[in-house]
Amino acid sequence: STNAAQSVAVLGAPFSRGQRRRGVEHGPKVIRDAGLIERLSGFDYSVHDFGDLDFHHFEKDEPYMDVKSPRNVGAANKMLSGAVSRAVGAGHTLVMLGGDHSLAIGSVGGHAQQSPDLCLIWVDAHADINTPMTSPSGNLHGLPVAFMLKELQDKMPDIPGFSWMKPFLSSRDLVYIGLRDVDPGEYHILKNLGIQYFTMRDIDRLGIQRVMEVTFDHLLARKQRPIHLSFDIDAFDPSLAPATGTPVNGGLTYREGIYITEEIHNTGLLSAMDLVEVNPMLGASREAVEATASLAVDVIASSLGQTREGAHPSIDVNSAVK
Ligand code: HAR
Ligand code: MN
Ligand code: MN
Ligand code: MN
Repeated sequence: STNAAQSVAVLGAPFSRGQRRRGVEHGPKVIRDAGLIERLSGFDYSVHDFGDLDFHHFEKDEPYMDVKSPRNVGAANKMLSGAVSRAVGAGHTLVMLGGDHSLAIGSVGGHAQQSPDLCLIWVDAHADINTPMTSPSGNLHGLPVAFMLKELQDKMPDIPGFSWMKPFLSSRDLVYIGLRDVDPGEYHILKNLGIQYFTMRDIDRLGIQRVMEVTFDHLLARKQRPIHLSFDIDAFDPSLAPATGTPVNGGLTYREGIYITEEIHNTGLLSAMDLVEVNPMLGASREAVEATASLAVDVIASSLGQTREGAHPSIDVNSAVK
């Protein structure tokens, strides 16, 4: 289809300076090599591969407080934000391939420029809501949500590289799924702001079906609006997604992860998504890397409508079933 409402844009963001393990900048390449574009081409809409962004590198980039590489992360996100805003504005459903999770600042931010009423589903082992004061590592991939939230504005100092952006999201418009490694300062923020979150324990107790029902009740009951899905591959159990920088035991099963994305697709409201933190330099073997990348492709395909029950192409059903 050439209908803009039924087109998907894939954008690579080969960037790793939001954390300290090199290799995650190769995420877009291994996810493409695992067959992403071919898989999406089997669907009922047009696929546009926008290629990879070409980030400028700033040699001189002193830490701010403990926060590492602020100017590089800020500038990369400014560029990404513009690209995402243009793609969404042109009517594409945007798929951003990371790169590390600091990229969500630009991805969700660019999406919000076009869709100010969007809501955010963050699937991750981690809450990524540290501020410079609470961060135990100084790695910016642990802070992206804090940049977005209006309620945290007074906790966020003027970090070099970020003067271009303003917080754009309310804490009630965010739901986390998959949490199991939350820092003390982050826990305080989650509780203090009353953010809706589902830890792995919550998934154990409620089941993933109930978790998704409550997620959509929380985000969509008052009104239907665009969804941004930010999917960190480390949400999955490390046995399924070993090639990632900060694996945490006890993660999502394959079926839980795919159920999440199937349900998001079924809302009809997915408008942009991120798939981040695939690091091909961290798998123990080539097989481990390929399994992680292939899982990433499954997550994206499922978010965009691949079903386990099968589907028929929209071409003439009557001639296919005689
Ligand atoms: N919470 C820790 C920190 O702030 C670890 C952050 C995690 N890594 C990620 N993000 N992959 O989800 O440093
Ligand atoms: Mn993350
Ligand atoms: Mn994570
Ligand atoms: Mn569909």
